[in-house]
Amino acid sequence: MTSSPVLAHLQDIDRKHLLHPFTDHTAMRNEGSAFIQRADGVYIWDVDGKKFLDGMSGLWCVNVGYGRSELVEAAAQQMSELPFYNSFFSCTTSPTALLAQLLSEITPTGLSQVFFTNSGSEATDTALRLVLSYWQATGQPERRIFIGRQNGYHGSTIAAVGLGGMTYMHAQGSMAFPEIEHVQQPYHFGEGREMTPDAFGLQAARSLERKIEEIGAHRIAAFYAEPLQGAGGVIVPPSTYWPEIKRICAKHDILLVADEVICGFGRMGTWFGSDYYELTPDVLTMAKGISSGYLPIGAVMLSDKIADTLARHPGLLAHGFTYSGHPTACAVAARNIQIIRDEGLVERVASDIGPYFQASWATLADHPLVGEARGIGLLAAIELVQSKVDMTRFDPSLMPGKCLRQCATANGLVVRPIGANIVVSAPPLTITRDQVDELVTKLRKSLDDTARRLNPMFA
Ligand code: PXG
Repeated sequence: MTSSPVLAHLQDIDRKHLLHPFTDHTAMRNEGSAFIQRADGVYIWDVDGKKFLDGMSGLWCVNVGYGRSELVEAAAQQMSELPFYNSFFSCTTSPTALLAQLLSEITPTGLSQVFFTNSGSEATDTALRLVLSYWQATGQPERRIFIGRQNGYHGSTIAAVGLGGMTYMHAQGSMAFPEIEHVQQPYHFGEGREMTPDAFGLQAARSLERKIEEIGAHRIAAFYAEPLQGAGGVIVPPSTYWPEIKRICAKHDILLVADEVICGFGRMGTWFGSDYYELTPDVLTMAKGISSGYLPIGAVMLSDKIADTLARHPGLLAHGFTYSGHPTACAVAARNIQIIRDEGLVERVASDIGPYFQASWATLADHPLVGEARGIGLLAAIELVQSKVDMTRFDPSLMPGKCLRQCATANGLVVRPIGANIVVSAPPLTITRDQVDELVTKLRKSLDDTARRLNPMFA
């Protein structure tokens, strides 16, 4: 497709000056980057005025949808009164303290103290540092090993990359944080189809128990996991998985850190993924939906046991970022949470739009290219296959996921390919039934277009 003169000019500047996150720059410089100009509700428009249904809520974050004047006003009001002050050295601001209180109300029981960050990655690094400090303060400094999961994602800072299980990121030489081990992810379609989901869920969970026994519980700082892996491909764990993990953590006295950066703030029809799976994490990290992406902010919630131990420990809690508890970001996050509450968006995902979305999404399973359609709430994935008879994959060089994304973009829909074969969607919590129909209809058409491009048999 040729670009308009305005877009071509912007793309030229972009090519010369901007390094993009998670981007193949050779391909992008050839194809030109996409410039998004404005947004409203669940729709975004590019600089040429082309409209897209944003099936990804930006990057899994615009939970309350675009164009919320309440959030603009909250930011403007806070910025005119006090744009910035810090929370270092015993200072803070009222929006910071009020957001902390609000978070303690909505997070699972037992978590009532918070440390603010600017992103999910910083929340991960903060959780690692605070857990290590906690073990030092309790006289168990040998508890230094974190157990993450293969194909887990916890962010892009050095420690977060190591903790995550994205091998292509490790291959970039970023495994600088050495005390990390990984155990099996509960990815039934990809790794356990020869077993029942329940048997596979137990097997995946027990890889944690084996690892604990191998290392020794007395050396383990925490088990670190997303309740439901988002960036790994919306991996829905079998129903046996979390109960078994809970049993294992309780038996061996292992701290659980729940990374709620994607699952949090209503996406699964509960405030947090931990509520969905009835987890009582010792530490909980969040970002994205906390402010619906309107301003950057993340947070780490700590159990009272951990927070009180850290607070009582003599000397400085020597950790923090200039913008930890940024008043404007906190004011916007608090207003965002109030919108989620006032509009009953969590309940809406649980009992109305979530089930409707999942039922529509499940209809994609009859498409010849779809090996599985899965999801919970407003999180969903499809697995692309060349043949449904034996679930054979396409040759990865054909990049079926990328091809589907391109077809979807041409059809006015944003979805996200993950790896070669998975395509995911996570629309705003405010999406209507008509808009869900539009999303699924456009995706089905894009699947037909992809089938024709990849497999002449379907032409
Ligand atoms: N934990 C989880 C579970 C995440 O999904 C982070 C931590 C890091 O958050 P920050 O704010 O530092 O990016 C994430 C981020 C994608 C995608 O399309 C996913 C994320 C970020 C960017 C793209 O899969 N997840």
